[in-house]
Amino acid sequence: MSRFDHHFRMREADCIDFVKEKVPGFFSNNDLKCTEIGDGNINYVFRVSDGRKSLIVKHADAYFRDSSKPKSVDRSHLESEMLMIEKELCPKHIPDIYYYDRTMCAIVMQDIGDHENMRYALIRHEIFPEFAHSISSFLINTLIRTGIYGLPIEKKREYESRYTNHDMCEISDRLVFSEPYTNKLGSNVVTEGNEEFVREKLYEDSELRYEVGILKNAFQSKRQCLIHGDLHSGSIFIRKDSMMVLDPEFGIMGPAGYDVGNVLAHLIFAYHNSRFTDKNSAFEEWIKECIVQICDDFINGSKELIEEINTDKMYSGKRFIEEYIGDIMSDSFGYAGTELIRRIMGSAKVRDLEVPDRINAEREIIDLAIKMIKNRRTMSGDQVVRLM
Ligand code: SR1
Ligand code: MG
Repeated sequence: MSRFDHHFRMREADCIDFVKEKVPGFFSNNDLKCTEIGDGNINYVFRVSDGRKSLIVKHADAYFRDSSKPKSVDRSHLESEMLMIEKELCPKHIPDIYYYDRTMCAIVMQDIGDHENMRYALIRHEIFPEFAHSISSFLINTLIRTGIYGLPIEKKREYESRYTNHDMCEISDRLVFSEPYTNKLGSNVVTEGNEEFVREKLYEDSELRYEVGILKNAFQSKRQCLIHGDLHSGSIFIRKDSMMVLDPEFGIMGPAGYDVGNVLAHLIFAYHNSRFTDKNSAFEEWIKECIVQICDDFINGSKELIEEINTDKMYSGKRFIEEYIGDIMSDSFGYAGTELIRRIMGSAKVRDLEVPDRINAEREIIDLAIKMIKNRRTMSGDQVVRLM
């Protein structure tokens, strides 16, 4: 009998006992310290250390940190599986997973405390020359290898039924694809001074609603590949010579462009943070180069990988491959637009926008986002940068 035979919400002291019982042998002494370091909206993240070595425990409770409404803890099981799949596809960019406890919904993993949350580094306008290359490699390997080119169809169908995530999808359906354009539940949080602007630009534009409707339908129906589902700069941890991706708890079989688009959107937020604070031109140039390079690398790298791994003659024609990748890119620009808008309109805001002239920063981004959504079918990374 163990007190960890039943799920309960762990506190720091519980987590020490949990680690001693479940990961024996990791630490060489018994004098462990534990601190809860999570700053997200959903789960609890503990760092356990003996002063020399450390590990991380990510623990899911039935209640989100910021909510009184219970949610399924299935998100934790799915996240642990997502991490293991991504680790196989992209070993350099995923931390080591030491142990998963299904009862306690606790993922025990490598402490990557020598990396920094990328959002904070971007807000300091730090440049990471390797980032575009690393994130493109992550996107290509996770998205192309879990779609029609990478998985035998039986396996892909198995993923389609396994990697659905009702609670988490409901959050994205509502926060990303509905509320920002309807305010049906009255949950939008609009910056004072921008009420009229968002009414005209977001609530009353029927062409925009039509285009976002298409993107929403694709998010709900397109079981293209295994996506991370929440690939913003706070899910990326970075050092000059290394990049790690965490938190795939919104992972589902969905449209590849959702992940690419999220990456682009949060680079655009960082760019605007600089423009509306210290106008760091070297940083802004680097962000623009990143956007172009990620688009180019993703397109070229995906085509190369497809040439290498494809076994289905029906999917091998140059025209088919061009259309497959072109469709992902068009989705990417569209989902970048919906991500930009939802982070401005919803309660899940980004720190990048905590700038003195927030009203105009938001207006510029909303205008850009609308152009990206409406013109996504003919857009390129270069054009996005020109619009910026
Ligand atoms: C209630 S969760 C709000 C947002 O935080 C997560 O990071 C996801 O982006 C989600 O939409
Ligand atoms: Mg997260």
